[in-house]
Amino acid sequence: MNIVDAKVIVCCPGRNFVTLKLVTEDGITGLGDATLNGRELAVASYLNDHVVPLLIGRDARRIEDTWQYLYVGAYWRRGPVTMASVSAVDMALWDIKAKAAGMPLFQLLGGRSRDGVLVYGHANGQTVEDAVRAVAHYLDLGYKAVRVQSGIPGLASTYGVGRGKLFYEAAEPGTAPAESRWSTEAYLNFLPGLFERVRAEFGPDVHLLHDAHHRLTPIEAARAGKLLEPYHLLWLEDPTPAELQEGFRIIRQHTTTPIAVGEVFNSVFDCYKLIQEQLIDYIRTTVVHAGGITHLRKIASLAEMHQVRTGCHGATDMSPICIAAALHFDLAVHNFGVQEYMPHLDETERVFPHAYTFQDGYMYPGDEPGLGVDIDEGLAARYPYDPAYLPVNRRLDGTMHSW
Ligand code: KDG
Ligand code: MG
Repeated sequence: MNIVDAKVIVCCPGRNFVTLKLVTEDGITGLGDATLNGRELAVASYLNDHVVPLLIGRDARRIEDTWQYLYVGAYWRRGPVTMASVSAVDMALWDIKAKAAGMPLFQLLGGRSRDGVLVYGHANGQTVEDAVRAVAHYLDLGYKAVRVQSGIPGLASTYGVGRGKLFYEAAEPGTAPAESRWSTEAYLNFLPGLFERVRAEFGPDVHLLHDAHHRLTPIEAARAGKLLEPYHLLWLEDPTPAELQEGFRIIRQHTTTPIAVGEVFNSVFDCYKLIQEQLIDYIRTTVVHAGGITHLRKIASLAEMHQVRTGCHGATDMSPICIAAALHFDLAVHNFGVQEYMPHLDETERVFPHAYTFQDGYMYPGDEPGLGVDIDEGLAARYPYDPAYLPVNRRLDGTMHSW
């Protein structure tokens, strides 16, 4: 079952996506998401210039060998551009294998471990009361888990608050990133009051989450975790930048608030210490950025042995192909925790028709063979690439800070 065609499709139906489409000699097609927000063309070039030529003529059934060929074989291992490329090939090959077997992918991964995939959405508002209204809206839609972000008094813009009621889209079209300003003091003074208000309004049962988006030092993150303990979050996400895995020990020593991290990780080597020392509770590596289904399964297996659950990144910069792949994975792995899900814009949905569905707080990948997602190439061609950047962030005195 040799690969006879491989095509990289870059399109912008509301936001930019990079897609890899493989075709086998038997006419089976496989799709992979290769989107890297704000750096899309770097991945498209890596694929076009260095991966596509190696794929033609390869046996599409040899998924593990192809993964190792692209990872070990490149000599220059890891990094988001390389790994998004490897991930796209891997996703497309699993799509092909499952289609050839006539099964939805989750069946090849061991079958269902649960009935549906618990998902969380993003409630956000400029003020606490706006955020409370947004949480109420999510609960009306049936969500059982909601991430809550709010504007902070004194700061003009804040991560997680922006366009759209049901989603947060951070990348802004343009040829340079927007700049925002940050004050850790204002944030830490404000945060407990937000969750006090939300818990008072909605009671103890709804799962609440919050993303600190890499902005705190370990000791500041420990303080945030302690302040939030009375409101028993499902998780506090990315409390501190995770290049320094040891930093998480300080957080752990001070708080029982569960910690999630990993949306920017590319491999098990970014998180094995966090997992083995049980410094985190949820690992957020996702299919498109951490080596596809093949590598994510290895991360999940390590995590399972250490009572760490999965919580895959699922913001709108994961295309419906990645969301579909994540849902198959979530349904099958034993130590699944929760899946992030933000609905895509209608234009995106039309370009990527898919079998997955949402109902009453849970998602279902559907029973179509493969991933259950397609790309309408004619329609995609009507949405050419449009440069967009994630913002950058500075402290009030102008010093660059993590965004
Ligand atoms: O591309 C970056 C976004 O996906 C990220 O900022 C969203 O932190 C995020 C989240 O938790 O969804
Ligand atoms: Mg995040």
